[in-house]
Amino acid sequence: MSQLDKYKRFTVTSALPYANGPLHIGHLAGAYLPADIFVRYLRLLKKDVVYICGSDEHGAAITIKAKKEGTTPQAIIDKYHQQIKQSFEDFGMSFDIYHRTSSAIHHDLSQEFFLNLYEKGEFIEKFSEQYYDEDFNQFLADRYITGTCPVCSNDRAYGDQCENCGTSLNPTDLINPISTLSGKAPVLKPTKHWYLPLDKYQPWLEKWIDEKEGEWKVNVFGQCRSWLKSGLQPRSMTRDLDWGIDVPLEEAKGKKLYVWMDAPIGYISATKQWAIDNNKNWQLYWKKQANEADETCLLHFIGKDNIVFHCIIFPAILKAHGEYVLPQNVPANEFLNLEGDKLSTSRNHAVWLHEYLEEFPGKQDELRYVLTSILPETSDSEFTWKDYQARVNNELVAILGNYVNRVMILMHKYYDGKVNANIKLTDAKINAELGGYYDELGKNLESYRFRQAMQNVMDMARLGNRYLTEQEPWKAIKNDAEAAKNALHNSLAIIGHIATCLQPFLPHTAERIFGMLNVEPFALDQEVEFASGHQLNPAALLFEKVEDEAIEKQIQKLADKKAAAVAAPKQVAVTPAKANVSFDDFVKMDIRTGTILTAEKVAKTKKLLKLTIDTGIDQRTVVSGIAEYYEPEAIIGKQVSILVNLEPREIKGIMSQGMILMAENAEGKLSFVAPVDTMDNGSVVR
Ligand code: B3M
Ligand code: ZN
Repeated sequence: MSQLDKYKRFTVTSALPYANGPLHIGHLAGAYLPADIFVRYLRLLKKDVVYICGSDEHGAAITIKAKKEGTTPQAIIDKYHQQIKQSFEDFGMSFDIYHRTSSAIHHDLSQEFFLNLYEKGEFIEKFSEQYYDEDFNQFLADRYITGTCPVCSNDRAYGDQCENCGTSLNPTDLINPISTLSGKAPVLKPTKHWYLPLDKYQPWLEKWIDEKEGEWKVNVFGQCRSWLKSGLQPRSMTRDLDWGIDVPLEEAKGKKLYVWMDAPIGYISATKQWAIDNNKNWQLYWKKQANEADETCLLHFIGKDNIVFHCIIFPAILKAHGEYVLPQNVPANEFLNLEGDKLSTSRNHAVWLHEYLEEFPGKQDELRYVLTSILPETSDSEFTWKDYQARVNNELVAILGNYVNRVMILMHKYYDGKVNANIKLTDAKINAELGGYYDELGKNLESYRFRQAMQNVMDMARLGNRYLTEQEPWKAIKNDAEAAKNALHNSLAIIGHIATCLQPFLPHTAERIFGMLNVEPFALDQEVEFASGHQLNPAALLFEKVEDEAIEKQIQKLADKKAAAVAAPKQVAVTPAKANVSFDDFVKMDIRTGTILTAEKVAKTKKLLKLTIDTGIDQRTVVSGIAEYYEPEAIIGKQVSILVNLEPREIKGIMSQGMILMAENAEGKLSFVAPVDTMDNGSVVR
């Protein structure tokens, strides 16, 4: 009896990818391929299972991307949700629904969850200081505050970043902050947030997780234990943000739910939507049942960076709510590397799924096979194109494809593709060996050892090849027709078993084999048999060899991307040229050489120095945002260039009269722009 028979039904989830960029093979190897294999296996066992996924469309991941692309969060999620959904579909992921967290049903359910916990008094309320617009009566998200950048003096810097110099800022770093809502200076006010007291749940979590020892993967269990060991702190479930789900409280106007509060609820809201679409009862797949034996088995497939959210925070939320089941298991994978280097979206070091599907049309199963063979199940693993080629050529083509092809060709050659006897496997030795592989396969799949499980199926093909070589039906056909027939029919049955077991792993290939066999796919508990007189379809090759050329092209492509990524920051970071100015405009600026006479830090600032400059015209005070690059003592006596006719401005209570010219590189490093030879103070720069 399988371990899985304990459960009435299964709710399986794959992490909801952020809709802020395309999918790559690292995603697939982490949270998607293993879950898809597992779910297909459950379906083969005729289990009641719902497989849930969707786009995670809230959080900083989205707003940051929108900013980077110079567009709105809505445009970002619409673009990438569509793209991700399509790639998953083209790859053959078998979600029952691919939903999105921007949907109304999800917003409603997340708010309902929050209110449920709120009304039970589960949250603790705490204050911190945040800018507030008194005219609009609301706290300001970082982007709603502008002011003067303390580094480059750009007067349109945002509360989180200066787009002129790229420096990342806190709202309180800005000089003369202004609310973009009212155009007035905001005030600092304590802001209230709602915290889930994880510390309160610590004893319960410890007990619950301790019970998982031996059942959960060691990497997952170990991480949970170390989180618990370091002691859990209350975590804020609300944020002062302008993108996300509104906190459903009158006094929380302008606040949003923390993305890690809403995203896992996305699994539930997606199930709700699926239930509506398919006339099912979603509560059976999520809620505790009167009789424990009727409960669903909840499984979360994720990557290792999501462990704490799925094993600690979400369970605490579910527990606080009270009506929901807890995850039975969270089989998280480690990371996949690529060609000796970390996969990286920002450096474009990745094999993108949509590109693979375009460049290797119809080769989904080749990628599924290679990734399944190298899944980072217990430690990080590595994808290389050479390994991809070797596995496809030496395993898929040479072992599996070759076996199926040889048998099919001979069946057609000797018997016109007709099965002449009511066949079943007669060879007891082979039967026993196959039975062993089935057992292994089941055990491995049920312990989330997909790499080994994949090899169990390949071992069936190895067995088939060996059997065929031993029996030599091409010789027997000349003197022992019965022996030849027996050997080939047994071989055909082995193919039936391979195709059956292949379904969770290589669904497209299994389908093609069943097509050649001209039968409906066999279920796992079904006899593999063909009626006498059954007509097979023509043999077709299952796999093609991957040529060196194709691989070299991919390796080159990665190298090109790498080179471009190295070159790119410089190109991207160079501030675009400004519009032309007339010579008259230029000469309006009175730039002189001067010498720094005194320098001291401006109290309570990190970046500002107060300088006295001898401009040749006079001695004057200038406040400059260079404290991170120059020690005050080190610059006394240095010659600089100074714009002397800049309108004086008050900075942190000091009248600044002029601006020191600085050169600034992509990383924000600053350097004085000074005459190369010592010049008299007051010399004109032009
Ligand atoms: N979107 C994080 C990630 O992609 C997040 C997963 C949510 S699962 C509820 O790593
Ligand atoms: Zn700046």
